Amino acid sequence: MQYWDPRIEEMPEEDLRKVQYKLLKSLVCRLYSFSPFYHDRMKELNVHPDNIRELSDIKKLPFMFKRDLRDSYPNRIFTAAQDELVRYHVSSGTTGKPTVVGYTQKDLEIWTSSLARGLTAIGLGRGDVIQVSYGYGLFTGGLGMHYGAERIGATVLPTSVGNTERQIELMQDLGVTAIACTPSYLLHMGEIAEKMGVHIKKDTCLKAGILGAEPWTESMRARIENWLGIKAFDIYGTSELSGPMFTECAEQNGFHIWSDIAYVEVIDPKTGEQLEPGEKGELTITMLQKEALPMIRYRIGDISSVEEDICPCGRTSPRIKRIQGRVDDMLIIRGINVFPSQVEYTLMSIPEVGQHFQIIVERSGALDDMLVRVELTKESFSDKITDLMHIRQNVEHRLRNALNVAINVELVEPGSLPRFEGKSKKVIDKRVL
Ligand code: DLL
Repeated sequence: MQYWDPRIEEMPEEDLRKVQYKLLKSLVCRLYSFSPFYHDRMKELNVHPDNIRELSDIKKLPFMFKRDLRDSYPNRIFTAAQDELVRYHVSSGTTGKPTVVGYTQKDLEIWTSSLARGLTAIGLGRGDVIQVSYGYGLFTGGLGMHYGAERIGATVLPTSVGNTERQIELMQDLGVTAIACTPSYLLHMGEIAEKMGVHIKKDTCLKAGILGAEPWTESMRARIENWLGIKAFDIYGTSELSGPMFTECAEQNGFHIWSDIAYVEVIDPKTGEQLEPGEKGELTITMLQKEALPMIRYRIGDISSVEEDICPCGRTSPRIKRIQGRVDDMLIIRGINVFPSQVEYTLMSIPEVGQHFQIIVERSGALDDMLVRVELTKESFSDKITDLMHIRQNVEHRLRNALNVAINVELVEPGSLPRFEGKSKKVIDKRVL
């Protein structure tokens, strides 16, 4: 077993909780004194740092929401002076005003060490060549992974996104062993590679993918692993937490949330009550050491649950399950709750279906209609109308059974749906356009 920082990664849980309490207490004292935002929020709830006497008192503290960051655009919520900042990242703002994240040197250090632990836990290190195909720039994926990969002594190939043919040539020529990108970009890369006559499985040294920044499912993981002959690891984070932060270990069984860096809660999104391990709810994270943009009980909107068991890898930090969707990406179709992840999970278990699909929701009259456009695999795409009808009926039947609502399916030619270099957009909800 390889650890990056065994002092923390193997620390007994009881000691980890003591470390967390100390960090929380000093964070709360600092913010109560120096952050007008947190001071006012705590006053509103009548909480004083003296009321935080043990770790579980965290539930007395106020929540923080994405809108709080937008409302204080660009930097009114920061608790570091401008001359202490060494970096900005800015979120894309596709769902509203962008949010700006500032970093002190210590913030970058903690972010980097979180990724160094994760990459080591995956099994990467010196001698590996890691191609970073997340976007470099305002998005956190590229630079975040870059620093983490350098820290473990791997060689970084900073390709960023785009120019896919060249990326594939370099992957072959430089013996790339791991790639970091969105799962949808890796799928796109696999297809372009095949068009170039390159089979990633047998013509490259690739053995691992560090895939995240967008939702994907266990059945997509199985497809990627079989097709490309690699191990596909999930990586999670958001720009407000710093960027990509938490990865799975070699067990591929949930994200390790390093206890000295973050405190994780899963709450009921309606009541705000903490849920028990195993119960699904809204992920809420407190960053215990962040300086420039502190985060106490930040409600991310992603749905997950805390794993109940200790990881067989021996790391003692809590783990959370793969992200199951977002509190706000649930589609309500004729009164039935539908998550895009359920659609992907079902489709990927049907062998005739390719890797790409698109969900289109429309209102016809008073009713909602959901159409799923599904690419077939090259092998199953045939001109025989009867075959296609049979496949379509099967896909509709499987979706209806899984989702409890009738869904129209349109089968489309392989390669005909849009491909994405960064985050993919799988749902078009015309009701809200
Ligand atoms: O996507 C940071 C990141 C970069 C994570 C590279 C992983 C790898 P944002 O652009 O702020 O930051 O988007 C954060 O993306 O709240 C989730 O909804 C979604 N997301 C990120 N990783 C995953 C994942 C980066 N592994 C938002 N599974 C989050 C599902 C994910 N959703």
